[in-house]
Amino acid sequence: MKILCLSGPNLNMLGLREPGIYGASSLEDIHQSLQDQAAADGMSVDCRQSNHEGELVTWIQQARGNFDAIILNAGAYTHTSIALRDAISAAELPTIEVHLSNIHARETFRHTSMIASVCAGQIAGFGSHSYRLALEACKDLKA
Ligand code: CA2
Repeated sequence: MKILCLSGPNLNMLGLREPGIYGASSLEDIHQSLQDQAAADGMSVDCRQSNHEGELVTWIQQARGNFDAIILNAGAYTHTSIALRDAISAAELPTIEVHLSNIHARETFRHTSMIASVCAGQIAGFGSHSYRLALEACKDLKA
């Protein structure tokens, strides 16, 4: 099973600022842990990050036929991006929405996800472990 893991804007700053909200792990740490877990489960995961909405849209478009599922932390674009929502819908690949923080326990503007209704499900609030839980969810999608 081939998984595409995408992280959106500012997530390249993980571990450098705001550890109280997002934890101490860097995105590289999270990617390494995910790749180790995937390898142990006979899966592969291609991890990418972009600060650009259009680049994330392009990667989602290109995923069709090349990956079996997408793990997506769209960062702040979660709350604003109809373009990402449309791309996920068109890709027709199971997509797991991931957040490090519990977006529903934070500011009101983070309670709305533009992408939730086109995703297979949402995992939020477990720090870096949210990504690993999403990989677990991908395994179940295959079954
Ligand atoms: O909890 C999450 O994973 C979020 O997707 C993170 C986004 C936020 O806009 C979403 O509402 C929830 C922000 C990521 C910013 O990450 C930073 C990390 C370190 C320093 C500054 C920003």
